[in-house]
Amino acid sequence: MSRRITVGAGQMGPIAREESKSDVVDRLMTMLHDAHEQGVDLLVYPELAMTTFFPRWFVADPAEFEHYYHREMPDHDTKPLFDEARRLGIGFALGYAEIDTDDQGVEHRYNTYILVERDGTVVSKFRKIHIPGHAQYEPWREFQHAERHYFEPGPDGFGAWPAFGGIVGMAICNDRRWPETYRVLGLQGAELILIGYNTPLHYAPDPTQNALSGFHNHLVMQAGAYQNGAFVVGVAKGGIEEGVDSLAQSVIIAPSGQIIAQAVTTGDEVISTTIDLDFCDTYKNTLFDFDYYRMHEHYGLITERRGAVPPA
Ligand code: ING
Repeated sequence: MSRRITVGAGQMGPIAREESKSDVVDRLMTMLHDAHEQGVDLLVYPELAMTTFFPRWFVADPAEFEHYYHREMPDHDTKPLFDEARRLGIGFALGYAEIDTDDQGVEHRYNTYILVERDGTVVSKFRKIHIPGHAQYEPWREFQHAERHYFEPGPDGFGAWPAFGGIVGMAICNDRRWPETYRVLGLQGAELILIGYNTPLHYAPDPTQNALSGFHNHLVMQAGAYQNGAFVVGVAKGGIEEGVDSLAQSVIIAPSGQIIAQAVTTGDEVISTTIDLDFCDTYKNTLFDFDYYRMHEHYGLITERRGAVPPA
């Protein structure tokens, strides 16, 4: 039995500072229709897909950037996208800036991903854990990366949920650089990990890394996929956005660590491929049989071994 689904990476080119959310939704809708023509079941949009990457500017009062956030999802701006995706039977992941009001009436600002199934039901939300950059204005920088001023870390950790015939996890941008992201999801059985990113090619704290930004981007996602026997979809917002050149090179990666689809532009581009989620077991039941190889008979705690039978 196979569990085949067609996954798409909806890479975006630059979003201008003044571009309206409805103009952005038009672009997302165009990519949704392109994905439909490609037979896509799940389309992954980037981190902060609704707006320009506004943490590149520091404004003391985040309320000045209120218009970049969403208090509901879907809301007036995004409901047309949700409705059309449901009509077409396409699930999607959408990155956006969220304001959430907790039970005590306190507002929290998160860098958020929402996962929506093909019938329009919301599977879950993920709020970015590893918040990079800085919390104060840093005048020495060519441009700011003040995510720690605009976003709190997500309070719920990494989660994997039953969806699209498998177990799906999410991570956002800097999360992908930390091995625990993939292992925490892998220990929950994640078979497909969705990751959006906005990554400037210039890394101000150490520009010697600039030339390796593309290598490091694929390195961490390929390693995470392989070491946890999962597919990874990495989706960029790339190109020169408000003067900042950002990495594109969106990819779809197999549990073997191989890149099986890659974007070739720095603009809006939908790449897709059909994957079989059963292929994850090729690694999860052998080399990365966590229950067996992260324990030893010596401790008398081994109960079963998933990959004990010789290959067919
Ligand atoms: N962006 C970056 C990322 O981790 C960064 C932060 C920028 C790291 C440049 C290295 C170089 O890809 C986000 N949004 O996390």
